[in-house]
Amino acid sequence: MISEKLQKALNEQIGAELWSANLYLSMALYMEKEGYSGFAHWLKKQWQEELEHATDMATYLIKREGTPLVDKVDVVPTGWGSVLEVFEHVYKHECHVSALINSLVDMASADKDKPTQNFLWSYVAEQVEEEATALGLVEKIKRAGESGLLFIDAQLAQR
Ligand code: OFO
Repeated sequence: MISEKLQKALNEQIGAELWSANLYLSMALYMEKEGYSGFAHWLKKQWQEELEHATDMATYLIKREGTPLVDKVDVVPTGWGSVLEVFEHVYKHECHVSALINSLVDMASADKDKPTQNFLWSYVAEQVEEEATALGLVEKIKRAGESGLLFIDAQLAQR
């Protein structure tokens, strides 16, 4: 059975994943309104992934005889100035989530809870990918002019 302390921390992370989902949905809707349907599509995939992370964590807690919670989620930002601003925010947010996951691993390790450490390693690895992907997009967007942005937009529609 998982400790109360880890259970509480994982429940907080479920809340953080749901907040991330809302953030990406908000960004997707903003991009859609700005006429970038490919960027919007990419962000909607992120939204779905974050919902999966939250539900996978909840399922894990149930397997460890814990009780997952769906708590109140704070309001997310709604306006950005440019495509670059949106994706710089994505990158910054992913770095923040990586720090949250890393501290969960430390907590599971201090608890000598091997199954939870093992469960969290896939998130650690995924964060490395997510940070790299977001940073790659930021770099591409920085080099793109308006026609370059439309090209990236068309590419991201294929995700
Ligand atoms: Fe939940 O995956 Fe990155 O944030």
